[in-house]
Amino acid sequence: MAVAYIGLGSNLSSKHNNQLLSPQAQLEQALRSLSENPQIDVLNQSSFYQTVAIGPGQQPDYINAVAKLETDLKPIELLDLLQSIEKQQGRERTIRWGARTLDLDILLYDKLTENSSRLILPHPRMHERNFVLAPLMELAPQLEFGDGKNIAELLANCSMQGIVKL
Ligand code: A4P
Ligand code: MG
Repeated sequence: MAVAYIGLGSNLSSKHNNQLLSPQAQLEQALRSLSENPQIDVLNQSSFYQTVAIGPGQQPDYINAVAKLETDLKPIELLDLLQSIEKQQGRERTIRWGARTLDLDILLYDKLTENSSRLILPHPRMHERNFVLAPLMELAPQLEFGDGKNIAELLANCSMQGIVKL
């Protein structure tokens, strides 16, 4: 079994089973879908954070969180599952970093490093993003990265502007 950390984000509502889901409800629905999968145990989840969007144009604020999973899915199988959950919840891929109903990223998968066309591990932008580091710190305060840096150091070097714990 591997331990993986998943970054969850949403800044658009969408209809799911005839119900309009707010960004926070999108994250809750995604966590339910993950925990219903027989190959996944959701071990822990962070608080939700309201965060200013990084990306082009004016976008609504995001709701972000991180979940800790145990799984026997291989990394690429986990990515397939995450993308199918994104799709179920109305994700459309238009512009990079554009507004979205649901974004599920694999932040870490054990201590694996990978650089393939579909999957980069650890997630290449996680080290500089307060909306990833703050919720991850709640779940893994002792986390160390391959380059010798630990999460507390990265978080200390990251501005906490534009992020509010809910
Ligand atoms: N991909 C490669 N590595 C991974 C990984 N570790 N986990 C590939 C997930 N996917 C990975 O992603 C594009 C491709 O990345 C996928 O097809 C997959 O094969 P995408 O979800 O289609 O597009 P994206 O999310 O727009 O692109 P990208 O570059 O992954 O964006 P980021 O870095 O995830 O940023 N602002 C706030 N406040 N909160 C946010 O959550 N998120 C983003 C997206 C931008 N601004 C934000 C937030
Ligand atoms: Mg993504």
